Amino acid sequence: MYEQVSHSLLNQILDEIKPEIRKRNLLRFYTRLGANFYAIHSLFTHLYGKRPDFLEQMVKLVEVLASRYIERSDDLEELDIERELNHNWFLDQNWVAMALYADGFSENLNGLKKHCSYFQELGINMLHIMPMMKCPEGASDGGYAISDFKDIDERFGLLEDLKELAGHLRKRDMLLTLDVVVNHTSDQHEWAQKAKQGNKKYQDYYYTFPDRDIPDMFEETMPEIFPETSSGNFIYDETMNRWVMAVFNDYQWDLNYSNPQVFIEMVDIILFWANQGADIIRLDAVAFLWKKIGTISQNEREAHLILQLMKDCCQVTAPGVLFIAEAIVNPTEIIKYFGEDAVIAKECEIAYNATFMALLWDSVATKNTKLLTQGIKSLPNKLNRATWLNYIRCHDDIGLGFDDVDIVAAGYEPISHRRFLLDYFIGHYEDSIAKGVPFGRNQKTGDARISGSLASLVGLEAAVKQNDEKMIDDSVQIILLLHGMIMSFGGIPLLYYGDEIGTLNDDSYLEDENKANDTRWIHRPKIDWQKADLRHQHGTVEQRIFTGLQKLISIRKTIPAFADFNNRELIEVENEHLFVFIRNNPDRDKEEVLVVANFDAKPQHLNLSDLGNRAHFEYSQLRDLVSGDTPSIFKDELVIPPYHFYWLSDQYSTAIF
Ligand code: OTU
Repeated sequence: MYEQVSHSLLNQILDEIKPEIRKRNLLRFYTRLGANFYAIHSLFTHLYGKRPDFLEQMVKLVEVLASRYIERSDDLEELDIERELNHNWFLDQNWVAMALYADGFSENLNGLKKHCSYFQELGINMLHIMPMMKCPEGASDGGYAISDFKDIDERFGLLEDLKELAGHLRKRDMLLTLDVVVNHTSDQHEWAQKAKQGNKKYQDYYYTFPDRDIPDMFEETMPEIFPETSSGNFIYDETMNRWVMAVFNDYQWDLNYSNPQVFIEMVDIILFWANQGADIIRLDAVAFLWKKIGTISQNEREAHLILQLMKDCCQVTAPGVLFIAEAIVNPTEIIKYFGEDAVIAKECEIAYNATFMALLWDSVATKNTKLLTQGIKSLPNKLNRATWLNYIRCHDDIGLGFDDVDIVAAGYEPISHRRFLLDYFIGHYEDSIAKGVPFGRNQKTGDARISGSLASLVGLEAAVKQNDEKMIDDSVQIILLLHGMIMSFGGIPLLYYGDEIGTLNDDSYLEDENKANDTRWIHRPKIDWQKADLRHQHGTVEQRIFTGLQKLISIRKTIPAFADFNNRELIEVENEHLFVFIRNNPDRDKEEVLVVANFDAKPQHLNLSDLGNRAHFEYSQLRDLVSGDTPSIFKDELVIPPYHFYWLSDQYSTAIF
């Protein structure tokens, strides 16, 4: 929008930016800058307007945006223009992602490149490669303690290798997602090192204090993220003789976004990785970006304004690059990371659906869908031009992030239900076959989260150990059921590497002194390629899971109703073991898919009258799009086998076998 104050400031800035930028023909850059400048100016003023160096900081910001635009390659610029035209490109049902460690999946980036056919065989076309930026040897939080934001750690290869991989993936219509750890740096980062040496400019990049007065005030309301290994939220640095805020590990110092220089540095880093070829940037720990005494210092309004400002800025230079919000917070807060509206105040196009993930695990433990249905009913609709990242497992722990209100509405008492779930997944519950381990146990609050691989959590590890065929079958079926849900719910399904071949827990981390105190490493495997080769051997667990997922992925891609346009209707049904929703094709309203999932160990019936008039199916014509079978319906009752799900429709052609 054109607004005089903003526009005259923009003119002033354009007169002040470096001559080597001013003389370039940056038509598209200036068009986008003009379009976004009112929002950029408003947000920058709101956050930093009181500073005497406001204009100087604004000029610096525009110079960063312009320099990164000039640096951006022609093919990436073409992609930007394509995606501006087809702006909903990422809402399509075509996308299926996998998260992986480059040195867990293979040796390094070049090794990963050699395995691209594996992803294509499975049907994966979006890779999230865990952080590879330079980080200290040993304690690096799995790459999330960055010591150099603009270089690859040599154990993964060279920056050139990454650019080559990005080009390799782009040729195969595969997307690359990279992490930018926006909330903190390693205490070995150059900025932290300079702060330690007493450099005031860089001390102001962090939250540092001469004594415990202010830290103690913060501590009154801030939770502990890693209570077992880094209690509290502050660490005393002997060299600097000051206290530093470190919400995560003691060696991860939180950045101070009330300082515009930090903001500008991080925008520059995001655009640097966009220019290396990242299609999507995963912004880590975005909930923590703004700190406020008297609060938990998560989900603050200013954190959202910072993200909106990041989005408005990066859109000027690299409009084709999307943001993923990594905010593992309560449901009503997660939705806000899409932004307040899809036009003016957008933030991240994609957000982890941590609520859905936790709710699915509740149904695995309870074998019913009371809380799952209640939790999804309470999940607000997302914005247009935004989508969920639906996942079952990732490199992190499972936090039971659903709301107590929903737990009560589902008929449970919150504290005892959470206790049951924890006991169930760490195998302390008598009839549990789960092999999880606790993570982040907080002795003060009794809280804990859960680590463990998908296969070990659903019972496959116990089943294989006991050589119990029925338990093995059930575990395989549950793995496919869970993936059937994330592939049809609406959003991008995110698989976790190794789950496609039933990878079990890996205890080897206990021998590594830098990992032994972080149980998340139990589900961060080194892929066993001999095991992976069993995916081609009929009848093996690896083959049943891999081909089952392969089929789900290929069929998902043929179903327009699975694209994500807020085109899902949850159906509350009598039978508490069933999770039921309808997906409709926004372009062809008759084209609907009825998704019915049975989380119980016994067959369950869906009374089709529960669907009421919300479904326009010709029940006699219903076919399961996965198997091609006609489900058994007896007197208006649809039968669903144990741990089974259907994608039912009377419109689509038969499934791919
Ligand atoms: C994120 O973590 C990353 O995914 C973790 O791997 C890092 O350890 C952490 O940040 C610090 O960079 O919700 O928004 O429960 O799963 O802190 C931050 C522990 C996150 C992590 C959780 C998560």
